[in-house]
Amino acid sequence: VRPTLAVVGATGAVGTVMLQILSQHADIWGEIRLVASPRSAGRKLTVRGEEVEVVAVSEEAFDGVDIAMFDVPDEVAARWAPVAAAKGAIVVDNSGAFRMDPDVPLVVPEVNPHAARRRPRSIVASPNCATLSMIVAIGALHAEFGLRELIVSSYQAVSGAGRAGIETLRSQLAMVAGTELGTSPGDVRRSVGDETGPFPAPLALNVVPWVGSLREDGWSSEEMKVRDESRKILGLPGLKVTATCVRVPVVTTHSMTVHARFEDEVTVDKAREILATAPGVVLFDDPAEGEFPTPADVVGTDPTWVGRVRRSLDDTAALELFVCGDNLRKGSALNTAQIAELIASEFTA
Ligand code: 11C
Repeated sequence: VRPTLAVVGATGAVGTVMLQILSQHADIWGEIRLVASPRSAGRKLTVRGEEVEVVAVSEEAFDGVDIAMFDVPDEVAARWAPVAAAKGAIVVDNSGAFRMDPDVPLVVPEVNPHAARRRPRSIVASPNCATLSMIVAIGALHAEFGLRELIVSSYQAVSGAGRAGIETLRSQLAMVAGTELGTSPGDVRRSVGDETGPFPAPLALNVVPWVGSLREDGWSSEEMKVRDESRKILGLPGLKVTATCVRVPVVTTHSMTVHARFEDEVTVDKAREILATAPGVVLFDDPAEGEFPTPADVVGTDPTWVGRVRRSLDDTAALELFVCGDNLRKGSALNTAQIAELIASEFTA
């Protein structure tokens, strides 16, 4: 019997990509039920080539559902995921609400698929898109070399902040296009005025060293997520991780520079061999030919793209990498879909 799937948050930025993915992947599902806030109920969306009417989230919306994917803000997931689980569904949650719960596995199918089997709350979490932009490549290197430390800087796209993030960047770009803004202190900020949307500063002609909300001692929530989630996924609770998360004027696809230090000496040749053969990773690294990943080339694709592979000049046990991953695909919808497909295979096995 084919499992029934609910997609909660079907109308959002991630939900939209999810419906595309469900239409592209092998069709393993029975009914696909689209669920969203009451405000979106009644809308018709296309999935698997068919129009499906969106239903409002409610207890009844989970009747008969085997697997429920949640692509909604933390507070909505915190409210409704336990309801879906109590109704018998296995929840795959893409929010931050449950990721660090010890009774909720945090799963990246290429790295720790086994973790999805132990789910005492019937909830499985999918990581944050910044963590996901590097963890598939790092997981492959860790399996061979044994990871000791990560120092990363992110270059995060505005769609990480949902539709409002995309709309904010587009309207700001329209304001600055064809002007000479960006040449004197504060001129972009004055031109953009209050139109900074979900960001603390203008994104057009700018980079903003802030993603998420304030945590202790000046760290951002996003930086703590990269640290805590990497440790949990890799099963390395003492891993040293330092992240600096930065928002850049890119619509979709997060990038990261990574300094990864391992147990012993590493070679670039071996690292390249691992990355070239790791599932879900594309090695694109020939600077002499101008070949390295950029978000504008990577957007819309599934893999984690890796370039600029170098051994650290001052540490023979460390590598420097540049990685790009589509934050709405592998960073969100794709990883959630892969987890759901992994669990669905238990139904059909
Ligand atoms: C961003 N990574 O780029 C965030 C959005 O924990 O799933 C996703 C937040 C999360 O703004």
